[in-house]
Amino acid sequence: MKTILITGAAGDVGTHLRRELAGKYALKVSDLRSLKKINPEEQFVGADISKMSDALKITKGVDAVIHLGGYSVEGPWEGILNANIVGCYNMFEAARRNGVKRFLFPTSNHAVGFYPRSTTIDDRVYIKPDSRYGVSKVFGEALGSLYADKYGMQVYCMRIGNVGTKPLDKRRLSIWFSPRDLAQLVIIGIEHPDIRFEIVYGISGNKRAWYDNSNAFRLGYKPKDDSEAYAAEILAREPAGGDVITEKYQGGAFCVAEDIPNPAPLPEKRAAKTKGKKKK
Ligand code: 15L
Repeated sequence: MKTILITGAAGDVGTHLRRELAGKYALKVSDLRSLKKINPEEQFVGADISKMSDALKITKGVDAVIHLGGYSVEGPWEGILNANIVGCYNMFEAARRNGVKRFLFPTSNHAVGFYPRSTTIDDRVYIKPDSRYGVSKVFGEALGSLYADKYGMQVYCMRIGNVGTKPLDKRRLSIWFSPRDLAQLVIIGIEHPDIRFEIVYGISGNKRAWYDNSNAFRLGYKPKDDSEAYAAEILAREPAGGDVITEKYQGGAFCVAEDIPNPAPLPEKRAAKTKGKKKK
């Protein structure tokens, strides 16, 4: 059985993924926060990936890395810099030094969020990040490309939409990603024999998708879910109108917001330290 490292394992996406992959792989799960075990076979290793020594510790002896860890919304540069720039570099570099061949990088729809909703985009479009967070995801994609070309790492970038059991609103009808479709796309990333450097969109088979996901389909992805089943209910409760920019672009509120509430706040001790630093 392959051993797979999941960073950011305490987060929403990590929790769905651990449940979906349980029994299929030996899961080494890591986070800055503590987490509840989903099954007894999971091995938890706490780590702060902004430290290279921690990144080296967790990437030892694994067959593949799924690097979910990081700052997951638009926010202050310091948090994004530590987690998504320094942390992401440490993870790629530590994986290389430990001889890990395969790296799954969950990037984001916000790497291309400034494409208008009227445009369908594929995996080869020029990047158009909608936020500092989006820029940090583009940085991870660029690192992936470098590590694939220079060091022969097999890198699989999933531009994730929004993972959840249901789409949350009108925008998410286009980018919804059900947990079972997430698991299917991840398993392709772990198992497909011909991954070199790939970009795929992490969404279900949504009728309202803004993406031409043919690269994922070429690799065998056959999504089982479609947000359309929820469309009538969501559209009926969503008020018409709204901010012009937010409504025009795929990234929605990320195109205008400076600080979106962080769904995965830092543990108290670490947050206090960061606050202290800022004041100086
Ligand atoms: C993301 O990239 C975020 O990680 C997630 O929290 C959601 O905000 C999602 O995008 C989205 O666009 O809905």
